[in-house]
Amino acid sequence: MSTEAKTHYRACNLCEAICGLEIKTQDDQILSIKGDKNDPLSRGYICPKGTAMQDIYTDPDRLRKPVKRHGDKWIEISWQEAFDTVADKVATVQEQYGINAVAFYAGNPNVHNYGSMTHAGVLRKAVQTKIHFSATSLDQLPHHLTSYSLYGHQSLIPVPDIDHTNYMLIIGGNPLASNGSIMTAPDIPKRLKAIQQRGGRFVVIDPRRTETAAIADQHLFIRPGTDAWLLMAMLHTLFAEDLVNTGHLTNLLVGIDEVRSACESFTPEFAEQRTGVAAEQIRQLARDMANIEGAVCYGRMGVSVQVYGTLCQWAIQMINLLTHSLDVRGGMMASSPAFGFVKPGEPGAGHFAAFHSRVSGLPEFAGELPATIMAEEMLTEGEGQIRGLISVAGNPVLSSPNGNQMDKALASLDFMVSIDFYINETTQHADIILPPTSALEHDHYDIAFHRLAVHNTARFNEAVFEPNEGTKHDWEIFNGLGVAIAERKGLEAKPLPSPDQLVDFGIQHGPYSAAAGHELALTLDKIKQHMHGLDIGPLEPGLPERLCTHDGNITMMADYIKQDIMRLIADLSVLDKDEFLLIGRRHIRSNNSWMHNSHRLVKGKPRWQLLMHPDDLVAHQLQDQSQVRIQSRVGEVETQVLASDEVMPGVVSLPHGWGHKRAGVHLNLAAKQGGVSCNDLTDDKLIDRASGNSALNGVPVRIFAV
Ligand SMILES: Nc1nc2c(c(=O)[nH]1)N[C@H]1C(S)=C(S)[C@@H](COP(=O)(O)OP(=O)(O)OC[C@H]3O[C@@H](n4cnc5c(=O)[nH]c(N)nc54)[C@H](O)[C@@H]3O)O[C@H]1N2
Ligand SMILES: Nc1nc2c(c(=O)[nH]1)N[C@H]1C(S)=C(S)[C@@H](COP(=O)(O)OP(=O)(O)OC[C@H]3O[C@@H](n4cnc5c(=O)[nH]c(N)nc54)[C@H](O)[C@@H]3O)O[C@H]1N2
Ligand code: SF4
Ligand SMILES: [Mo]
Repeated sequence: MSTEAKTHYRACNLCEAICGLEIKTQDDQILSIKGDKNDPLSRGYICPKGTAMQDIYTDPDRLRKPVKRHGDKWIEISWQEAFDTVADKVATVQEQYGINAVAFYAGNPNVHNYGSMTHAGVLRKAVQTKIHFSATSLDQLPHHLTSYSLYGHQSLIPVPDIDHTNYMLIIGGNPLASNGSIMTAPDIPKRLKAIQQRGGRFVVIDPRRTETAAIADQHLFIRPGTDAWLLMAMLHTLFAEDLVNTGHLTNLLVGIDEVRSACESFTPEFAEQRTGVAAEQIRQLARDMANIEGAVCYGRMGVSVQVYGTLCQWAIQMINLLTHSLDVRGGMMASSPAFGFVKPGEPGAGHFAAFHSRVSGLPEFAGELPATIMAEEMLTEGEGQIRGLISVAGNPVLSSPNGNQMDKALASLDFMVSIDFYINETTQHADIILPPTSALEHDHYDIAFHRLAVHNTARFNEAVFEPNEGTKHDWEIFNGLGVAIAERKGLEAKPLPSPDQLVDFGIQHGPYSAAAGHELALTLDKIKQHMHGLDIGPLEPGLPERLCTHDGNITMMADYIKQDIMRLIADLSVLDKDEFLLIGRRHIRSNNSWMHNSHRLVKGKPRWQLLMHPDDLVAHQLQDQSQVRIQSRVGEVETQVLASDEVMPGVVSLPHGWGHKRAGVHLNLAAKQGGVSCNDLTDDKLIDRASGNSALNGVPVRIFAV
């Protein structure tokens, strides 16, 4: 007998927009998923992936029990056997080769799952290794490093006050497809339109006329990887035309003259040659940033995940700082979340270059080494070689540069365990896979993205379904495995209480608590009473009190920035006339490498093709819709090319996360899709030198007819 239909309210955790959902269920069936109109942040917005949350829940390919590899077969085993085996294997590898012979790789969904954030430490402590990698260095490491050195904390990252800005300069971001990144701003189309409706403008700088560029007031094409010249020329213009205004931050700034002299030689005319953006246009961008009240300059993947990623993010902060656009309404401001509010003394500030990688000597940041070197650390023999891996919610074979090499490296390991619910291109190399419950089966409070939100809210998300008997949440796996490994090694083992208790503790010590004397006197229980989320109010200035630097000032020029400016000055690289620059592409119906098993998302015309400008097709005697071979320093792939004047001449675009047709992958629907992995072309040696972040955009490739 079936029970009555129920309505649940829960935020989607697939991307950074954290949209509120209204989910109707009956028994264990989902009747509908819609946007929650009463969510104060997302206001009813939902994208197609939100509806597809149900496909993860019902996916027959999703693992529900731990599995152990036996040749090319997988056998279900008990949690106890799984934990004991992993504990013994991890300890054995470490006894044989040293503590650091076991490494961690943490993928993107870790930050979308609060239990992973609160509990990973239990496992990490037991494993004891200092070798950690994550998707951070395939993505936003330049943002963290920049915030760490300017503001003293890697998580004190100002975000655009998009709801009040009158001029938004978007460089290398496509929020209409990505729904915003390092800017939690659900309902991007309305938020951008609202800028225009209040008489403001937004401008997009991108090598592709993206969905966002198409609705912008202005779009400027830029040659991939050259943004640093443009940004330095904007800084040059601010000084040259006496447009600098540092407002209320003036007394905190150290080294403004160094910035002035560093950008002296970067004229807009010089930048025009490198970038393809007209000098006069670059001057105008600087003037608009300076003259329009409430202006903001924002840069994302396109400017972070390229060879000058850190320099670009630094320059963007400088532009905001020097035009009085930092810590002001309509500019860039830090959010004030109920949990994880960054102020002096907040743990996890970060550190940089405390040690370096064994083979290539790249610096750590906050205890992590760049993911680009993970494979070489596995494949290069000698003391300190990685022989075992714990991968959690990641797919580096498809998501990190030189994916083929990563594939080989993982196959060469003595032992690998994955915490993941799919057998994909990466986890197929594991000896044991430990599957957590899926999102709808566990509760959630967003720790990461309220911190980056354009409006302060708090929302607790109850689980929609009871987890199946005998399944475990990520945090329970961390606890169980951590304890098992600690016991095997004879260490003290301490599981942590459930994540809601830890978050409650944080909230009760946060800025809106009774302890802080705030009228809201927030506790997690109080937040729970607001099932659509609690509105705490708009972003507010207050950076001076929140700076975590040792002297309370902002030191504008770090040594690594000076060195990188020298690198930029010395960079006279030119492309061979037969080379193209490869960039990525996101689509609203795709999510990195792991949502291609949802019929709802992959149906319709394919979205994995290479885009090339029609003139380039003609010049290279290629046919629209024909098969082409794309070749880079590290590999080659064959795929279909589509003519598109969306991309500028000399640039080609291929999305990442495709190419599931491989032996060993248990993703029925995904494996039926075409496409190849873009990261079989991206180059593990092409990096942002300053941080070690991968340069996945602007990869030189050649293209041939097949
Ligand atoms: N060429 C190119 N490459 C890129 C990018 C690009 O733009 N271009 N983008 C980069 C960026 S920004 C990122 S963030 C990375 C992402 O790279 P990764 O984080 O390495 O990979 P994902 O594709 O996000 O894979 C996520 C995995 O987590 C699993 N998973 C999902 N939810 C959960 C959960 O709750 N618990 C657990 N335990 N597992 C879960 C999924 O099954 C999947 O296997 O890719 C990067 N790679
Ligand atoms: N639908 C969907 N949403 C997602 C994801 C997804 O895979 N699918 N992934 C999530 C993740 S993990 C992240 S990190 C965010 C990323 O969020 P965004 O950064 O907004 O996403 P992208 O679409 O990669 O936008 C990067 C833009 O930079 C441009 N670009 C490439 N190279 C250059 C360059 O050299 N200079 C300039 N100026 N621009 C350049 C590209 O053409 C592209 O339009 O999206 C998140 N949201
Ligand atoms: S934009 Fe889509 S994927 Fe992102 S949180 Fe909202 S519904 Fe989920
Ligand atoms: Mo990302």
